[in-house]
Amino acid sequence: MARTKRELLQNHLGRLIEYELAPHDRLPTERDLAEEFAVSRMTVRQALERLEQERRVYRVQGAGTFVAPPAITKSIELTSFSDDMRSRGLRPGSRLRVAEDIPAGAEIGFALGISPSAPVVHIERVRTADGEPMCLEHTYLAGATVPGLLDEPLDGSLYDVLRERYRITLVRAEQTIRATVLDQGAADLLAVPAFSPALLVERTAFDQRDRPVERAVSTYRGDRYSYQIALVRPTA
Ligand code: 16G
Repeated sequence: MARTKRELLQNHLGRLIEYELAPHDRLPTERDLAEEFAVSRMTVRQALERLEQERRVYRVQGAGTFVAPPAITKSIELTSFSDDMRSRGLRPGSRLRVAEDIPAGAEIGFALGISPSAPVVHIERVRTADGEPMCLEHTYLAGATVPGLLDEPLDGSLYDVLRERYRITLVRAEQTIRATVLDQGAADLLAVPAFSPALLVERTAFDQRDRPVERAVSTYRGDRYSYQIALVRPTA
């Protein structure tokens, strides 16, 4: 089937971005592209606008159009502790302290959209990086969603277990981050002095069907952990 000039142009630009140019390289000018593909400047502009909306290129007034870096940086992805540590070049680990069935209670029940009397699996772990304690984590999952979870090995990545055993992928989360200080018990577990500063992160994570699957309360050592968040300004 014959391709229109516009399609040829679009394919060409796609290949350029994907295979031939590196992030922040400049694309050919509108005028050069219009000549090469024998299309109007307007057609070229529309093709570039579409690529800009897809965040595959960005434009700088007076300078041209450039290849955008990979759109989503690690830090705005919904990642697990294991992912976070590996991306920093550290070996993730866990010391399992508690794994039990308990009633949800009002707060966890509300977060997970279940009755306060419904069972949840509560997992408490000290999370380590290269063997050093980094974070104290309490995780709650609705028992009905993860039957048999307590029989699974819980010393690795919980998100891996959710995906592999239950086919649950967490696709989005709501999170609150605030400052706190560590009481004596938490400080001992994290191997820092009592009343050391820490970051308290509360997360409710939702699966593919937008069910709230996990409520987690993670307390990170303030001296070793920084929470990096990349912000992307929406396109107009
Ligand atoms: C992160 C999550 C926590 C999740 C854990 C799973 C935050 C604030 N919390 O620590 O909700 O349970 O990762 O990690 O990001 P894992 O798969 O390594 O067990």
